[in-house]
Amino acid sequence: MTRLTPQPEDRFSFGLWTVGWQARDPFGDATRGPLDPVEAVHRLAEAGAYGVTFHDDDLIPFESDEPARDKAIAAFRAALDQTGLIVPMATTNLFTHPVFKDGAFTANDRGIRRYALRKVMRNIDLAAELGARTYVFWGGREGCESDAAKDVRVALDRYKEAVDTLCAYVRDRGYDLRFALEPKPNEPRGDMFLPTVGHGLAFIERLEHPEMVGLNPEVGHEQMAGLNMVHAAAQALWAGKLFHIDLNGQHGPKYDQDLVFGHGDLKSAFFLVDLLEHGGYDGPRHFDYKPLRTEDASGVWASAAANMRTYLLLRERARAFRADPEVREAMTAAGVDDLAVPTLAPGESYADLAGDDFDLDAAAERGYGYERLDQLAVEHILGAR
Ligand code: GLT
Ligand code: MN
Ligand code: MN
Repeated sequence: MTRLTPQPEDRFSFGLWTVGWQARDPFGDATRGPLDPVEAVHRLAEAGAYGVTFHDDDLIPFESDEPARDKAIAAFRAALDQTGLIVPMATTNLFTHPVFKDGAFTANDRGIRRYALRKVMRNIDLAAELGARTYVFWGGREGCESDAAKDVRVALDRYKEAVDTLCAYVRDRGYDLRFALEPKPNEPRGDMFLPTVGHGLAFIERLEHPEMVGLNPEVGHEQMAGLNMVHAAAQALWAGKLFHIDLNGQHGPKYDQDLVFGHGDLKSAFFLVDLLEHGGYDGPRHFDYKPLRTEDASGVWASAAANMRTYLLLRERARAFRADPEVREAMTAAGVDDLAVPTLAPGESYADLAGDDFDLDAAAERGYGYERLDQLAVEHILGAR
């Protein structure tokens, strides 16, 4: 039987900034009032989530004094204790305040870069205290609109310096915390540094402690770049770098829509769930979406539930797809499993490639049956099988 009621074991988590989004956009004012983080924690727990994530400024208003900071943290902690919700991940807001308009780790102004590192370190302390195991870096303002404004090679030196410095901080403090970079191609900057999962993977290899740094790919961010999120997540998994994931929906290359998971490219969402469930990912299923600007509070909570329910439905559909004997047979006919056989047998080298008994014409004429396989996937998604 399909279970469609989310449970903590499903590891669903939400950012405070998602359900708490007041729906301010570049063209219009907020359509909803603020949401108290304490209420968010209670409602997320009731909805079946296991975790809540936050930016420092979501919890503690920017530059609060010490008593206000302590009060906000104490109230949040109490809500966590009452509900059993955990904090699997935390992050820093390095994009809202005007001081970050030219970036944080890659701002041309050195004083701003140093301020940004202090802001991150302070929130890393809180994240570690609250038990977070992943700390995300979304470089919202790291980028530019004019290529005269930044030498990208130098900006990447500074980006690396920042991440290396923060790795040293976490190691010295003995925190059990790993970093996850979140790529995005553009918005709010015209072009952002580390725009895709591929760029992120290449960057990580140049760090002092690559083992401490992985990725937090977001569905919509890869799709904004016209890329395949399933491939991005798969390559991150292959590299051992899928530390965290932001699930949401997007309709191709346009502004960052942050729709409910599955409310964009549903077929891609199906294959993504299939990958996560069969590919060995055991981290949080984190929803980073924005309830539509048209929604009131009840619409917000309906959308939160929709993310989880859609994930569970797709999980059930993916299992049915994998268990269907006709799918198995179509995969065998298509040679899907054959790709797992190494091209060279054990002990062989390039010299052994000569002399194969290979029928060029037959190999060229072969059909793969991918159309049938793809239709089987569509029929499973539609519940026709
Ligand atoms: C911001 C952004 C998200 C990031 C968050 C983490 S904040 O809403 O659009 O994609 O994951 O900083
Ligand atoms: Mn987004
Ligand atoms: Mn995100």
